Amino acid sequence: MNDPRPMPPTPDFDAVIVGAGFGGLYMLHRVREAGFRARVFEAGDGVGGTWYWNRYPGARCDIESVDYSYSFSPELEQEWQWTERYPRQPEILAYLNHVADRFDLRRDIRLETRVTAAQFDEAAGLWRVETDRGERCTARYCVMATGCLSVPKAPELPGIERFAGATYLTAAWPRDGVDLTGQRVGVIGTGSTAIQVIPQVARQAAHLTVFQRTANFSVPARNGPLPEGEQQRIKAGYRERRALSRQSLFGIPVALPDTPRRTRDIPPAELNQTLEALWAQGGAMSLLAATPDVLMDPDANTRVAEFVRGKIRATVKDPRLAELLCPSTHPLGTKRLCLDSEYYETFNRDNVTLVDLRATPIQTLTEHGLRTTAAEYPLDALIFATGFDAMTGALLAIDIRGRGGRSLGEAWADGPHTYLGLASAGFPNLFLITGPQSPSVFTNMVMSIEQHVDWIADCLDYLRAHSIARIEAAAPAQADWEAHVAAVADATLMPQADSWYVGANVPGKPRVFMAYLGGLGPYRQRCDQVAAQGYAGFELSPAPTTV
Ligand code: NA7
Repeated sequence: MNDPRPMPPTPDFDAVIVGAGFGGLYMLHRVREAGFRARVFEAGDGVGGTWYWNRYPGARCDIESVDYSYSFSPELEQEWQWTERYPRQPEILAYLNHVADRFDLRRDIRLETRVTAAQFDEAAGLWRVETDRGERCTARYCVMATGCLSVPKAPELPGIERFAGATYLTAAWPRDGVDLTGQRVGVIGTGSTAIQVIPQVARQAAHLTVFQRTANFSVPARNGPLPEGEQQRIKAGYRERRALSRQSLFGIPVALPDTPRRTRDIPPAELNQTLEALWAQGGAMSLLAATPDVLMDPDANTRVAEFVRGKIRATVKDPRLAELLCPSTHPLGTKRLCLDSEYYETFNRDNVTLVDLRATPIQTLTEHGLRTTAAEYPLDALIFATGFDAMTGALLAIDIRGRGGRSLGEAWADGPHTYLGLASAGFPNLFLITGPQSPSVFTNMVMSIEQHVDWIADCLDYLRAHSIARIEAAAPAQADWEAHVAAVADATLMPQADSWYVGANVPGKPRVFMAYLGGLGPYRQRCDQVAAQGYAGFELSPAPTTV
């Protein structure tokens, strides 16, 4: 501990929390339970975060509902009934609204209020927060629950202003839905979002044209109703299931293998049998978890990728189309492995066309459609499923200023710099929920969110109990952590793809692998160890003792 400072003045709140999605809601609950005064600011006019904004047709989580849910309250776990194996957006949103009511969270949430700036006042030792409503308040701690995929990437297409048809961004879908019946619709993008939207739109539109720049790997969800008996069985064993998930690689109930077998050592027939079983069972993360070296060993990756390509070829009747849909630009899993319901089958429909933008790039949007180097496609409506400024976008959209008035944008000019993805040197008393360089998007987000919220809430308790006014990531510990994150990523195939994990989808964004790939279980142990050692790697500044 060092640098005693004058007793800080009393702020308006102990904690300001930005965002009312899974992270912000649970953070509010935890700090309030601990007796802190907190205020949540949320830009939307309802709670839900990602699940408030992403209302596009087919929007669904790619983690099973019984796992993509809070584990902190056994009563909540037991009382909530999921209807499907993979939950649809309206069901998750209803769940989060239920949570907000059940834990009486709404009274401390300001909706339709976007935080625009947060500045650390060094003399007072508190954060000064401003909103787009002109509100100003102070808080000892600022917690960013702003989400990893919450800032949509602007569609950067020439001629967009000339297009006379309707345009829709999947991440800002009209609340009342859109009737595309009888229309000629285009979808730009073939990432996770587009792969969910395309089969739905194909069923409605007169004609659907899919504009594909990069083919992606997708695994069938095998979604369906969650039978009551199965749900009861899972609920009866929830504690064990959650314990397993907490220690797992991806935050799902799959145990880490004791002695993982290298995929290359598995006889082809046996590997094929395993992959067939996983394919029949459905689920993207279980496919990755079952072959742990698939993201490390090019040979293992090729074997699994070739299996998936075989499935695409077997599903899509037109061999030319099948080849276009077979990913060839990146190893399997190095762009997010998608989960689908009849994605590849959709290309067997007569009213669906696939346009290969690599062979025939977009030239411009015109008044009545989209022109590539090969043809003009007439369109009544165009859907952008073009992705997000991931991991750092929402944090950098706020004018966050730490010690010396230095902005987060300046500090992160060459990529994010964090200690454990929880805090950043130069920004005292600022916490990031599932910040860059934590496992976050590489796991079941709810498990990762709970782990971070619990860690932060315990930390605030500790600071209060030990009369510590300030906590800040120490630069050397941060540098060590970043080196570790990079070393783990470099030992995998992940940095090879031009993915949003490395910021490649946003022009000008520094290319840095932004998630920690060491697995949620090992990461949790590391965070717990840091806390047990009195927050090793953080600088703690005590409040002066009063006489
Ligand atoms: P993604 O995975 O970033 O996908 C965006 C898609 O849009 C992808 O296929 C892009 O092609 C394509 N894209 C983006 N800009 C363009 C332009 N200008 N022209 C043509 N195609 C373009 O975002 P999603 O929303 O699908 O998924 C994000 C995550 O949300 C997902 O992984 C889940 O975790 C939830 P590209 O690959 O860049 O060639």
